[in-house]
Formats: sequence, structure tokens, C-alpha cells
Amino acid sequence: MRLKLTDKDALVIVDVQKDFCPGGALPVPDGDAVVQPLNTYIELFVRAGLPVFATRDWHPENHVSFKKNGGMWPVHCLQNSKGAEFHDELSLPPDAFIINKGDRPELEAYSGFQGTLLDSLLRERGVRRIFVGGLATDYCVKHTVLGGLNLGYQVFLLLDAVRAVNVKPDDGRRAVELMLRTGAVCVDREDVNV
Ligand code: VGL
Ligand code: ZN
Repeated sequence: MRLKLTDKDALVIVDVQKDFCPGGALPVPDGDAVVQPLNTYIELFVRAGLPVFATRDWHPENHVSFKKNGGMWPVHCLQNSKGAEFHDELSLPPDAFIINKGDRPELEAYSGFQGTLLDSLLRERGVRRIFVGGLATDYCVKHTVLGGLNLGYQVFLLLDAVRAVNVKPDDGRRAVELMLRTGAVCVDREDVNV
């Protein structure tokens, strides 16, 4: 597939944070493998003058998703902690939009659209198509993609720049199938041109 970027496009990078990478509190297997491909996408979007958004999981200590609070995950991505930082090698441009999510104690927020300004910021800029990659395929990437489709965006899933948690072995594959069935389109770096 050949895709030319237009002024209605934006890059949305999901949760490429230390806690989701090997060595972190909730490591996604091979999670840091998304960094180099995402840097290539960032370069393409910056060169085309297009906006880059980066979501980050941003939990308070009493967040509902933690095991100790009744959820299913170890403590991760605590606000202002080392683990909540973006991966050191992710080369976000200085004017990237940072979107915090999951910052309310009582609400799980896998989608970057949930309880955030992401939709209004995209809309203000006339964005109609979003290109989504990051972590993890079967949680926050999936919900962000489905959220975007539901809001009427055309959504491209950056297949070479996502990795899955795979709590069950097939979760990543099934998440991709669900996203495609719902209307997302898979692309790789070679597909995208300025
Ligand atoms: C995520 C589990 C818990 C994600 C966030 O970013 O995919 N997964 N919190
Ligand atoms: Zn989380």
C-alpha cells in the first residue's frame, strides 16, 4: 500500500513509557522494539509539519487498575515517577502534545480519548486520520484505535510499531483482528510517504 501524508493527518503514540518496557513494572515483551520504528514515523510527520501526540499512562497511587486496589495490574506509571517517563530513546519533537490518561483514581482509561483533550485537540487542527502505534497492542493501543474509529477518525494501525502484553498468548493477534474488523487499516513504514 502507498499512503501519502496530508494536512489532515496526525501521529498518535501510545504509552511508550519505561514501565511498559523490559525492566519496568509492567513490561510488555519486546516492548522497546517499538521505539526505532516510531522514531522513523516521528521523522516523517515532523518533516511534513504534522502534529505528533504522545499519550502516557499517568496513575495516582490509589488507582483502581492496581491489584492492591482491586484491579489486575501491578503498580505502574505512577505520576511523576521514573517508570512513567517516556523511553529515553523515543525522539519526541519539542512541540509534541502530551496526553495524560488514567489520572483519576476510580477510572481505568485504556483509551487515549478517555477523559482527555485528545479529540478536541485533533479536531481543532482539522485532523481526520490518525496513525497509531505504541504499547500495548491488546490494551491501550486497541482501545485508542477503537475510540478513534468510534469518534469518526480514519485509523491506521502501525503494525511494525506495536507490541502486545499477551496475558493470554493470542491476545495481541486477536486485538489486531478486532481493530481491522472495526475499520482500522494496517500499515508499515514502507507504506507511508511525505
Ligand atoms: C496499559 C495495562 C495497564 C497499556 C496501561 O498502556 O496498554 N496496559 N495500563
Ligand atoms: Zn495503566
